[in-house]
Amino acid sequence: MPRVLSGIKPTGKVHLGNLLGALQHWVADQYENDSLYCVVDLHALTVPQDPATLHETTLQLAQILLAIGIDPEQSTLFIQSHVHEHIELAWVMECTASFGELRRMTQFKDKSETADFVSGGLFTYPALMAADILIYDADKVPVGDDQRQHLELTRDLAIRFNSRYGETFVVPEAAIPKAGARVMDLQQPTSKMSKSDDSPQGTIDLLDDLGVAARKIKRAVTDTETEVRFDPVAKPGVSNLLSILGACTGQNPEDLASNYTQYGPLKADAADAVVEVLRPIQKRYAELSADQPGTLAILGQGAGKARAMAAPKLRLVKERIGLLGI
Ligand code: ATP
Ligand code: LTN
Repeated sequence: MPRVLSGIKPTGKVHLGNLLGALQHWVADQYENDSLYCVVDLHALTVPQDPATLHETTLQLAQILLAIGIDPEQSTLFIQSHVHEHIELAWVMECTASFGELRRMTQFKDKSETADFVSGGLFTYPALMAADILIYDADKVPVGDDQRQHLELTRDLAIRFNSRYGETFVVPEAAIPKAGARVMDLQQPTSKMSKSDDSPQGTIDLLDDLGVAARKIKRAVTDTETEVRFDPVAKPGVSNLLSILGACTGQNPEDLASNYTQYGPLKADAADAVVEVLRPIQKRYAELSADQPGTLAILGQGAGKARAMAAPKLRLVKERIGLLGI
């Protein structure tokens, strides 16, 4: 069975972009693949975090993943920092990547331009991500469009390592969906919807009150024209609504455009579709969030399964590069 791996940072509230760009595909993938999903808490540390908030957000994120339908019988669900092998392989990946390659990463450029404190970890972040993926020999990595460049780097590092030291890693493929790969902020449709940006009206959180979520869609910024067409460059707001509706209902955003001659009905349908996606998630989350010990037990089992896969791979890597074993 092909192996799938992906990760999400506990950096804030999980939003509609995370769900449509990545998480709903994690759920679908778990039935046809050997799948591993991790809460990448070490990646969250690349920007300053309040310890109590990080602790709470990590547990809450694990419960949201269960609520959207990640099934611990089908998938290995775990917390990145519970499997220390990721960090050891990350150092090897940092030494496999060049400074120039890391400096070209657009996520680093964007985040370092606006941050008050730019940590070394923000710069080497993609090497840890490569380690997350390569340590499990993942074939496929379901992510949103913003991760395309990190996946390319991961592939380059795997190929470089294999050619220096002999076949060691599977070279993974990014799996980026057609609709919903880049959900944009509803108030600033030229920026992606993001957990850590402060844009409450532009971001739909999965746990938003359903009426609030619908209102955010209905108040989304569009433009002064009236024509409905899918054109993300000229009409980013309208195209974003078509993408959201398409990703919620499994339809193509270009085809959907021909059903509408005005913005009002498009907004109403997009709002209804989002509410119908969020409703069952919120119901399951309310049940699960009361069972903290149950969640911790699932994460403990997940960490055990992940470690059993990661440890032999790390041993092989150490042997290949000439580290002395005892
Ligand atoms: P942060 O704002 O803290 O950087 P984020 O909202 O970008 O967080 P991540 O934890 O970095 O979320 O991403 C988890 C997954 O969600 C990744 O696969 C990422 O590509 C995807 N994703 C994030 N934002 C969007 C978006 N706006 N549209 C589609 N997919 C997204
Ligand atoms: N860098 C990713 C999160 C991430 C990830 C991974 C995704 C860390 N490790 C491994 C897929 C596979 C992000 O910022 N969204």
